[in-house]
Amino acid sequence: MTQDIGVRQFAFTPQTLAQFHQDGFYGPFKVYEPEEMRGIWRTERLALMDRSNAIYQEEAAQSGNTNISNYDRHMDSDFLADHICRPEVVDRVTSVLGPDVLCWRTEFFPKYPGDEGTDWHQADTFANASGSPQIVWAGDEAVHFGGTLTVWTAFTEANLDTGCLQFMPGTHQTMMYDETKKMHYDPDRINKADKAGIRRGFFGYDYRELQIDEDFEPDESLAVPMVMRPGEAIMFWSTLMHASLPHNGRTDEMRLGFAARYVPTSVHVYPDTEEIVEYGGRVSLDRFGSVLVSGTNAYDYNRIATQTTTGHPFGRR
Ligand SMILES: O=C(O)CCC(=O)C(=O)O
Repeated sequence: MTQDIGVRQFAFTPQTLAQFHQDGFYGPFKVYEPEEMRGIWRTERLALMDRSNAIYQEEAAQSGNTNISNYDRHMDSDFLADHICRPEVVDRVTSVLGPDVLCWRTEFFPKYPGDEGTDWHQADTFANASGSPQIVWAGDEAVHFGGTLTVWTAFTEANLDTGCLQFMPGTHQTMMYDETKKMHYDPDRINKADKAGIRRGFFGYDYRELQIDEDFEPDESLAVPMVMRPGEAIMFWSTLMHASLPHNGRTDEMRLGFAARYVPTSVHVYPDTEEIVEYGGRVSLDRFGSVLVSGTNAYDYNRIATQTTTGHPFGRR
């Protein structure tokens, strides 16, 4: 199977690639004009309320009480299906991962007025919440790599008031967390924790339960805020130390990020599980498939979706 991407208009120069390797992130960069993004979101947020074609139909996904309800809506939304294949995104992703790339997960990250920020974390296999690895790099590559490339697009204003992302540049090569340790889910702690004077949590988990060194304290002086306008995106390794600020309620506009996660086709996606069990929910992967956004898939172990549940083909437009 092949997904031809033709001329790579937005590919990195060697200098940009070197900077990316040093920092662990690139951006922000424009995908949509702010007004265009606002217009799209006005329509799409209503359309997304209809979950009848979503791939996760279980109670956990429907209730909205768990993050799983925000997963993989590119599988039933034409707009999100096209978004993950946009040249502005895919050309940059392939500059780092090589030509053969899958999108294996998308996720909305809403912050409403008063919501806590996301606590500092790094993700390598994404076993962090479920206990089962969700992505595993193959062979020799696993020695040098891990994690996923995330492209996080601001669908609304993401700033110091609404809860923008924060990064610690250059921290993507050393894991401070061990995802094979177990975190404990307790939705009652959402919006109640304070970490070094900042309201932060991890959607009902305490990410600090995964720390390799129990005395480790994320050094807030290294944090760089990523202020983004609607329609801007940022690309980063999931192994980069990242977090977000709380929404301080000074504006009533929610902050909404849409994260699309990419890996080379050689990575095993959900290698040994048929379900996702995390954030207090459980959904079956029966209808799940990774999306080939570029190049050729020469491996037979990942299930590939070629179109959304309503028949919209995935591909560059
Ligand atoms: O948007 C956020 O608050 C957190 C996002 C995040 O952790 C991610 O995209 O990996």
